[in-house]
Parts: sequence; C-alpha cells; structure tokens
Amino acid sequence: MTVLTIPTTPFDDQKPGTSGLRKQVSVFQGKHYLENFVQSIFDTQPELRGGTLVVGGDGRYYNRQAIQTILRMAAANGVASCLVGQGGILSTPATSCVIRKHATAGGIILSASHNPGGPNGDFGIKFNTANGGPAPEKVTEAIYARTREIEEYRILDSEDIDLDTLECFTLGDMHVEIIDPVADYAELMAEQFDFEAIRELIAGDFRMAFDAMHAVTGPYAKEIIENRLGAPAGTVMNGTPLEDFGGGHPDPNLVYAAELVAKTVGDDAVDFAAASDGDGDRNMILGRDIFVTPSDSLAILAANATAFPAYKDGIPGVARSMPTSQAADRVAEKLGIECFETPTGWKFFGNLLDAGRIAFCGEESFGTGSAHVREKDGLWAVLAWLNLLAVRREPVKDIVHAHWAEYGRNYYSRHDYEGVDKAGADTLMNELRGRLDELVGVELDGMRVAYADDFAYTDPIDGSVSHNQGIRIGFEDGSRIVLRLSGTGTVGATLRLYIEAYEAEPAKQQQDTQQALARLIGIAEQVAFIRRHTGREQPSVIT
Ligand code: VG1
Ligand code: CO
Repeated sequence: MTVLTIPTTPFDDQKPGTSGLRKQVSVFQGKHYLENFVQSIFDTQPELRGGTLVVGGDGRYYNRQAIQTILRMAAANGVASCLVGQGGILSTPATSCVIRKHATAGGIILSASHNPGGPNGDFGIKFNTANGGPAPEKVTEAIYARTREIEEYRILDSEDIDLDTLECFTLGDMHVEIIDPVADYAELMAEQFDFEAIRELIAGDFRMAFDAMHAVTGPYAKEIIENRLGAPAGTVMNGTPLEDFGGGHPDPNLVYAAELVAKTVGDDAVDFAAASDGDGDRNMILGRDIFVTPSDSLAILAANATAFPAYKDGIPGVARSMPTSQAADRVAEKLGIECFETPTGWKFFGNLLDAGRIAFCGEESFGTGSAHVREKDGLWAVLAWLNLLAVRREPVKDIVHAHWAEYGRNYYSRHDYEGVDKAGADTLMNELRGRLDELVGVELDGMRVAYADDFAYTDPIDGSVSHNQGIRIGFEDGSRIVLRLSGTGTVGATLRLYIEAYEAEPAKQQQDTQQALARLIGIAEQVAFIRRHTGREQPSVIT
C-alpha cells in the first residue's frame, strides 16, 4: 500500500468553535475539506506519530466515510495504532474514557452533538488530547493556524476496512483494533456508582424512562440501565442510533424531547425520566411533575456528593460555566470548597479537573460531569440521579424543593434566537459592549446594576487568558442577565440570552419561571434591543 501526498489549498473557515469544527454535511463532503482539517491535527500534534489514537463518532450521516478517511490518513502519518468503536460508534464521554483507560495520545470524535443530522444536517470533528478532554484553546488555535497554510496531506491508498467486526487489522504499518464501544464505559460507571442500590430501587415500584433520541447513547443505556440495572425492556426509548436521528433534533430539552416530557405528567406519570443528546454528553433530568434545570442539577449533585461511592469523602471544588446559574456557588460556600466560573465549553474545565481542584462541573446547556472523564457525560448524570434517588428514597420533586428551601432558588431560563442574521447579532453585541460602562450604577425598571462587563477568564492553572466570553449584567440583588453568541451553530448566528434571579424565601419559590423572570426579561430587551437587531418577536427555544 502506498502513501499518497495530495496537494491542497487552505480553507478560511476551519476555526473550531465551542466544541470542535461544525459545518453542514455538504461542506464536509467538499473536496479536501475533511482531509485538510485532519492533516492539520497530525501536523500540530507530533505525539500522535508512533502513538495510539481513538476514533469514533455519534453515528450520524457521514460518520463511517469520515472514519475510513481518518484511518487512512492516520496510517499515512505514522500513527502506530488506532482504537475504533464498532460500527464507528463511540459517545463523547466513552471516547474520553477509552483515551484515559488505554493511555492513548488522544482521540478524534466525529459529532455535531445536538445539531440535526442526515445528508442535509450537520457534521463535526473534534480532537481530544491525552487527558481525554477537548483540546484546549492553544491546541485548537494551532490546528486552525495550520489549516490556513496547509499545502498537502498524506493518505494511504487502500480499501475500506470492516468497522463492524470486533477484530484487529493492519492498515499499512498501522494496527487497527475495533473495540466494543460500551464495555470500558459501562465498567467505569459500575465503579462510580452503587449499582446494587440502584438495582434495588428499580426492582421496586419505581418507574422510569430514558430517551436516547435515536442518537449514540442507545446501546450504552440499554446495556447499563436495562441489562445491568434491571430496568424492564423498553425503558430505553428511541434506542437505535440512526444516521438522521429519525429526523429529530437530538437535543434533550423541553422542546425537542417533548415525547419524554409527556411521560412525566398525568396519572400514569413515571417517577424519573431522562434523555441525552446526539453524542451522549448532555442530559436532561425530569421527575414526576418537575424538570430539574441543569444548573440546579449540578448544585444538587454537588450538595449530595458523598452519596456516590466515588466521592464518599467529598469533593475538593466545583466549577460552572459563566452563564450557568449561581446555585452551585451557594453549595460550594456552604461546603467550604472552591468554586470556579469558567467560559462556556467543557475544554475550560480540563485543567481544574487535572489539577484536582474540582471534581464536579457543569453547564446550563444540559451538561454535567465529574473527574471520572474529561467530557461532560449524559449517562453519568442520569446514573448519579438514580444513585441519589436510591439513597434518599424521595420523589425528585421533594429533593429539589428541599434543596431550594435550604440554599434558596435560582430561577433560571435561557432564551435562544436561532439562525438570526449574523450582522444584526454582531451589531447587538457590539453596541451593548460599547455601553457597558454607562450601565453600572444605573437603575433599570427599579433594579440597580452592580456590574456590567465582557467576561474574560484567566485559567488558574496555566495562566492562559480568554477574552470576549459573553456580556454579564449583574444587579445588586444577585440577579443577572447574560448575552452571548453561540459557537456551535452552522447557519447565521444564534443569540443566547440567559436570565437568573435569586429567591431565598420558600414561600416565593413556587412561581412559574418565566413569570418570576419577567422583569429581567423586559430589562434585557430594554438594554439590548433584541427585537430590533434580530427581527424576532420571540425566542425560538426557551429552556
Ligand atoms: C453550546 C452550549 C455550551 C456547550 C456547547 C457544546 O455552545 O451553550 O455550553 O459546551 O454547546 O455542547 P454554544 O457556543 O452554541 O452556546 V455539545 O453537547 O454540542 O458538545
Ligand atoms: Co453533545
């Protein structure tokens, strides 16, 4: 088999966003597009030469073709061996687990996460480093810089390999092993949680549902929740990964997982329901008649960390992304542990986890995780809740209400304006940024602004600084409005408005979220002119 060196020219749009490079499938199918990006990874990550690389994806359309290309290029670039998920399947957290367990040099994950799939949907690729986590900014910047000057790529002239049989192959000089995508991950989960207690809970009259949304977690959830924990067959809904996710939007929120949400209300409601996203790193937690916001979920899990065998001695600290509600901060304060506020994106938690400064971290965008891997982990969060329910033996709703009574409630909501005009969204942010100084001390609808800034973060471990991470407007009573533009979309721009208000008084903790936040939502419009700049009367998704 010969190594071909193919001349190419740079693309100008291969800058990774919040979580890797995401584009429409048709863009990735363009000549040299995938190859340029992959070669840029190999060119900037010398430890892959002679090392082991993990490769897998969420099973979406183009996953298999991309894997074949990546394997041929890995062989041509001197990678010694590749571990590939059977059928091309590996969830994002499972990839992180495999990288860490087998001490590999890194991994390539093919996913556009919660974005729709299929020939007309999105595709994505991201590189994870040897710690199992998403490449930090200095690595993604080096890869991007390389894509701007690339002149050639290397690829083996070879046939496709069989991705479906658990076997070993050689491809040129490279060893390829097709691995069971679930085994290592399931074993790790069994170490983290009290499976015996969860089995007992499930064997009783407890009823639950899990929606895999036709995405990657189906096989993981069936093995863990049905086979190992004994939930009845059918507990896992939409459990077969499909290339187009059954035409759905594999985003576990109240809008896109409506079928699951419906199971949590009414006379026949289940006690617990959960869902995860395209690549298995997000989670949604529901109880009978209650949706647990991801921000509350992080705070509640942190407050109950000692219920989990892996953290029975407590946790050193927690971290949350900046727009995530401050509920976790209150728990950290009470526990006397460290609390960090990082920019949006899991890559910012990596250093803190590696340094042992934090054990739990989360994002408002349905992301929760711990030090067991270096990615957010949807099924981990589901199992954590099951473990907690097995210990507490109370309804989800009671656990949440008791938490609010003790720590106060952070009313929280995110309003997304998806696919709006990019120029309008940029103008909105730029104009607001220009007015931040004048806002401080001003009273808006009876609420005084305590601070208004453009969030910047200095990593406490390596000192790297990230600017322009979102606009924060904080009020004297602790309420906040945050605005930022999405870094994962592929068409136009998506404006995210995050709204948070704190309520200490238990008697006032049972209001409707949108009503409780109505005044702040009005203030956001008053300062940012969202309607004028986006041309939208309403957000497209409210969570
Ligand atoms: C969104 C979320 C962010 C998350 C990212 C990747 O990014 O807001 O919290 O880390 O998606 O999640 P953005 O830039 O669109 O707001 V996933 O499940 O797509 O890997
Ligand atoms: Co995801």
